[in-house]
Amino acid sequence: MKIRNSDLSKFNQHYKSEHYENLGILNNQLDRKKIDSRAIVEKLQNFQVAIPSWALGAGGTRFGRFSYGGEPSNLEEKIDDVGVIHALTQSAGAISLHIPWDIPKDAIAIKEQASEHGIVFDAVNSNTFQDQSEQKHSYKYGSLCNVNKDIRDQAIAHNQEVIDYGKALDSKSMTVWLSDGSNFPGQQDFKKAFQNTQDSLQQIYQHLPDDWKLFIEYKPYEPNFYSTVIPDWGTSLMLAEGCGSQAYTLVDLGHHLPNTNIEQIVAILMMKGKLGGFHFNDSKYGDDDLTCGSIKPYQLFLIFNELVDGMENNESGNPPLAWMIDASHNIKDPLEDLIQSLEAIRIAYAQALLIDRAALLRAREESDVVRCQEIMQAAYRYDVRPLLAEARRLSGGAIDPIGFYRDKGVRKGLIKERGVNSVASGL
Ligand code: RM4
Ligand code: MN
Ligand code: MN
Repeated sequence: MKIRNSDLSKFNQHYKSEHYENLGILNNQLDRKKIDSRAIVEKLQNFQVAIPSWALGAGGTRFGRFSYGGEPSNLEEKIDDVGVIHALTQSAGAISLHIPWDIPKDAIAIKEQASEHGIVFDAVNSNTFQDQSEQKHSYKYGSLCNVNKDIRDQAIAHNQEVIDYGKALDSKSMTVWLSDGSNFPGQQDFKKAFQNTQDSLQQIYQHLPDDWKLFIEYKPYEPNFYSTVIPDWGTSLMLAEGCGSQAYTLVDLGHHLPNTNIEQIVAILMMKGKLGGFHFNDSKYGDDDLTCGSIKPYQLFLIFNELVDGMENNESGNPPLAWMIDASHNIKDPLEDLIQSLEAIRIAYAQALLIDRAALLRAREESDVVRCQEIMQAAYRYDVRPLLAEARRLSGGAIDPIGFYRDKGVRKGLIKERGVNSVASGL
């Protein structure tokens, strides 16, 4: 399914007067504060977030999965779906592939198809948290950390192969998330498991092209419930440093114990030049993979405050971050869900750009705690949605993406094309 430009402009025509009215009100408020709203719109136009290939099908829990029809059943259809999101939002110009769920059969053809949608290939992701049917050894007791060298070698070879797939697509990075750990006390020697993981990652790192980056994710628990080999950012950072300058820590918002101060982690990693990538989602309890901004929008804003600060005062030379949405669930149409996530991410970004940083610096120097809070919350309480809509309109997207999606019956069209029973690969 392809979104036609003529349909988009017709649709936008309809919303234009309301949009300009809202934009005018906000611009007046910002003018009074001497904030250059055009610069913010431009930044929003340039801010692209990758969509993971596994988020385009219905997500599931271990209790069930509810399909919604018209799911993309192959990589080509997944790219078309990202194409729909990108056409409407102009902010999802990249896809992140999970191997082996989405192995490109013909890399050249896939690249061509993606570029027709204006989409590039972001980080490739390896998978040693599941066994594949043709695989010799099982990862039941771990992959890169396994006590058995043959199993570790198999997992290392898989990661190296993922890099090769990525090279063919012009990806420039690989993300490793390990489920390795233990379920019962005594099951695993913590030190040996760490050491094996470090050795394995070093071998993978050696296979990395010079212009690539390796991102190492962490997560405290699940699917292992007693210990995880890379439970936190400190361990991830140690492993990245043990690999070399092309290895970085990746922060996934859902991979923290409740109430962890994620914005502080972000600030320190960026200060050290070691934050490589970011996975967006939201959660109430654990790795819930809920729509970004649906539960804790203020936290997302506070994180963006640190991200913006880290990007603007980049003394350590932290590289540009790889942004990806890492969310998927049971009860929403994934395309609508992803559009909502993109909106929430960009709202938080725009609000963070509105923070009066000079005033905040002064208030901090004077230890004026009340003023600090006032400054932060003043930025957070702007309704910045007209700026997002304007960025979309200028780039050729929809003023109201979900409105367009529903109005044009995109899901119905996809069901007609692909059937009610098509099922996407992934979790
Ligand atoms: C993990 C982690 C990874 C994602 C898998 C599917 O919890 O977030 O980034 O690729 O899930
Ligand atoms: Mn993740
Ligand atoms: Mn996760």
